Amino acid sequence: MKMRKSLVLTVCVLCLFIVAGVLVLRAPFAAFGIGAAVDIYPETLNLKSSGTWVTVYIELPEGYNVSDINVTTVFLDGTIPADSELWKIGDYDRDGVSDMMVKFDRLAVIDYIWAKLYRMRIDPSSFPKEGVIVKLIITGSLDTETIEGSDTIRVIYQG
Ligand SMILES: [Ca+2]
Ligand SMILES: [Ca+2]
Repeated sequence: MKMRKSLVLTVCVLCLFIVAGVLVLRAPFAAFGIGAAVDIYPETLNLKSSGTWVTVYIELPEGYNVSDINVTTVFLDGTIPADSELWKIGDYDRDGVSDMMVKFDRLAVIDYIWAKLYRMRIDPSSFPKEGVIVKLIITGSLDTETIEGSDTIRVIYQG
C-alpha cells in the first residue's frame, strides 16, 4: 500500500514536470509567432507618391498553409490593417512556395511612416537625399497561432 502511494506521488510529480516543461518550451514560440517570409512593395516608396496600395507577400514555413491566414488579423506594424477584400493566394516569386498577397492603404502607410520619421527627427526639410531605410513588421493569425515577419523598404521624398 505504501509503495503504491509513493508510486502515485512519483507519477504526479513527473506529470507536473512534463506540463511545466511543455509550457516553458512553448512560450517562446507563442511569443514570437511562426516566422513568415515577408516581401513589401514598392521596395522604394516615395512619400510624395499617389499610388493606392502597399502590397505585401507573405510566405510560411513548410507545414503551414498561407490559405489558413485570416486576412482580418493581418496588420502592418500592429497599426494598419490589411484590406479585407483585396487578398490573393499565389506564387509571386515562382519559388514553389505559396504566398498570400495582401494590400495596405498607401496613404495610411505613408502617414504612419512620417510619424516614425518624426520620432527619428527626420522631417521634409531635413530629409536625406539617399532616403531612409525603414523596417516594417507584418503580423497575423492562423487558427490558433500567430505569424510574424519583417522587411525593410527605402523611403524617399522627391518630386
Ligand atoms: Ca523585400
Ligand atoms: Ca512563393
